[in-house]
Amino acid sequence: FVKPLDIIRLVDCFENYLDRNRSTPYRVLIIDDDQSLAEHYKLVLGSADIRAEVISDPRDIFTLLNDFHPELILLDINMPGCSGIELAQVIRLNQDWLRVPITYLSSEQDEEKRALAMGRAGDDFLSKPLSDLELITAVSVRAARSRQLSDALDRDSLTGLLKHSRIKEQVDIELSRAQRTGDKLSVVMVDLDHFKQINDSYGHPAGDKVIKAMAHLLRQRLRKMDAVGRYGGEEFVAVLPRCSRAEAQALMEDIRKRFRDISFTVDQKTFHVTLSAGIAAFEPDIERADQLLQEADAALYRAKSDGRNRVCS
Ligand code: GH3
Ligand code: MG
Ligand code: MG
Ligand code: MG
Repeated sequence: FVKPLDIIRLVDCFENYLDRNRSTPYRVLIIDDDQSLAEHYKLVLGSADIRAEVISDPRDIFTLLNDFHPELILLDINMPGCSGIELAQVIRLNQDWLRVPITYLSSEQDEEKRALAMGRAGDDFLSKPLSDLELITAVSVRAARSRQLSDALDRDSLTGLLKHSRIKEQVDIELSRAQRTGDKLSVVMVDLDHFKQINDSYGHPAGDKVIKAMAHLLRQRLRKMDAVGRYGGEEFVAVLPRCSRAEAQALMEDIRKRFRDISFTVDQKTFHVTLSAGIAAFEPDIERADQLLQEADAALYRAKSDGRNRVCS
C-alpha cells in the first residue's frame, strides 16, 4: 500500500486539480476477471478516498453503470469469454455513457493487440503492473478531468447549480422513482422578488451576487439526495425525493426567512432581497414531469400575486 505520507503529498499536489466538491469522492468502475487484483486496486483507491466498484462478470456492467454512475472505467483486456475491447465498444454504443472515459488497464504485451484496443473504443492505456502510487495518480487525474468536463456540460457557471435541461431531467428521474416505489416527492420552484429593481438600483454585478447567495443557501439547506438547478435567470428548481408537501413547505419557509435576513452591501448601501416559492407534490394521478413543474409554477404565481415573500403549495 501507499505510505500515508505519499498520499498526503499526492493529494496536496492535486489540490487544484481535484474538483471544488471534494466532499464527493470520485467513482471508478474496475472491470477485471482477476478478482483479487481488482479488490486490491479498490482498497488502494479507497485509501485515497476514491470509491471503486469491482465487476468480474461483464454481464453486470449495465446495472452498475446505471446505479453507480462511474466517472472513470478501468477495463481489463483479457477476460475469459469476453474481450475488454468488445466491451468498450458496447459501452460506447450507448449515448448515456459517451462521456465516461475508458482506460484500459492490462498486461497485454502484444503490440498489435494494444494498438487495436486503443484504436477501437478505449481512451487510453495503462500497463500492468502498476504501483499503488501510479494507480492513485493516474485515476485521480482522469477522474478529476472527467468530473470537470461533466460539470462544464451540466452546471451553470455562475452558481454551480444544474442547468435548466439537467434539472428537468432530474424531475423526470425522481418522478419515475416515486411512481415505482410510491415514495413521496416534492418539487419546488423559487423566483426572486422584484429582481429587476435590484439590478436597476445596485447594478448587474450586485444582482449576480444575490443570485449566487441564493444558490449557496439552497445548496446549504438541501440534503445530499436533493437536486437543485438554475431554471432561469433568477429562478431555481429543487427536486426533493422522499419529502412530503408539508416537509417541503417547512423547509422552504426556513429558507425564505434566512434569505430575507441576508444583508447585501454594495457601495456602502445595504439592501435585502426576498423570494417567492411554489411547491408541487407527487400524487398518483401525476404522470409526467412537466405536470409537476406546471403545478409548482402555478403555486409560485399565487405566491407572487398574494404579495410575494411567501411560499405557496
Ligand atoms: P417578480 O417579483 O415578479 O419576479 O419581479 P422581477 O423583477 O424579479 O421579475 P422578472 O422575471 O420580470 O425579472 C427578472 C430579472 O432578472 C430580469 C433580468 O434582468 C434579471 N436577470 C436575469 N438573469 C440575471 C443574471 O444572471 N444576473 C442578473 N444580475 N440579473 C439577471
Ligand atoms: Mg484479465
Ligand atoms: Mg423575479
Ligand atoms: Mg423570474
